[in-house]
Amino acid sequence: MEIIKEDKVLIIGAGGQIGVELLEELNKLYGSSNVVAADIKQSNAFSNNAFEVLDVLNKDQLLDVVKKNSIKQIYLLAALLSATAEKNPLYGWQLNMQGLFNVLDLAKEKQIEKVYWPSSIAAFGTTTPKQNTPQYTVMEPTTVYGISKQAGERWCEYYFLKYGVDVRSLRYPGLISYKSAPGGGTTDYAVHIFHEALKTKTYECFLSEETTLPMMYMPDAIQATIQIMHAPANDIKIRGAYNIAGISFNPKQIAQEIKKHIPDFTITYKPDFRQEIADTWPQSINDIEARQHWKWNNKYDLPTMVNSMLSNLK
Ligand code: AKB
Repeated sequence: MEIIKEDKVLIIGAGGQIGVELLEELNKLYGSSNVVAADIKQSNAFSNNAFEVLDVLNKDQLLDVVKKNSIKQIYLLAALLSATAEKNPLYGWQLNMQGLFNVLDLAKEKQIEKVYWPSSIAAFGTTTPKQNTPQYTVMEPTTVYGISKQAGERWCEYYFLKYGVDVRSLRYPGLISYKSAPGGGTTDYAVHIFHEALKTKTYECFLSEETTLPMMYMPDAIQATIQIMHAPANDIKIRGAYNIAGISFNPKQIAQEIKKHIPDFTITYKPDFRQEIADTWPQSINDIEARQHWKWNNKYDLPTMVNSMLSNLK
């Protein structure tokens, strides 16, 4: 891994589901004095790190934060996810796209050297092959979030090709974590189910029992993020976003796995508007390019993820 210890790193959206855990890992790699946390909301959660209140849509404020802290790399995690963006489509588009432009422009202007921006399986759509979805395929997303991810991928590649911007990206599946809550996604049920199983031994799922989606345990997602950001630039042959795969399961299967630990756990199903979103996404992902180009490998399967989630949440 290519780690420059003196590089100063900024995480925008540090209070979110990914940010909280990524910060911990970056602290280990760079030292907490080199990692700056930023979020739109004031927070006392980052006692070991410098913290900035930052609206990524405010380009002047963003540049001030970058200059003040001598930032070299930005992880841009601030976004509206699939379910929330459907409720506020124009703001979802604005935040997801303009936030990306503001950061990419800083790299184009040589204020920073490297950018991480997450894409998602939401960039695929109903016309995409659902099984073992390849890296290169038909992509016609039907959600605002998905459209912003697909467009963002194209812009990342454009900034790389035209301006030499070192931007790297992953198409995250649904992410499952115990340290931080998900915020406004279609895959959030796969986190809520654990909390409810432990608290009430019952869960009403907003997706139907057979809705299979690609998912990943957060430690694997953080590992992939760190790995792609520290791979030699020549190994990053895709400057849109890489497919990465973890575990594929449906609500019935995760419930059965939880029942092995909590035998009287029960699940009921009441699909809502998120079902329609889930139905447009792939069920499993082929990530051969990530595995070949920068040696990505996931560790967790369904039983080990469920076991780890339950023991950590207890
Ligand atoms: C969502 O459900 O919106 C996200 C995602 C798959 O990108 N978790």
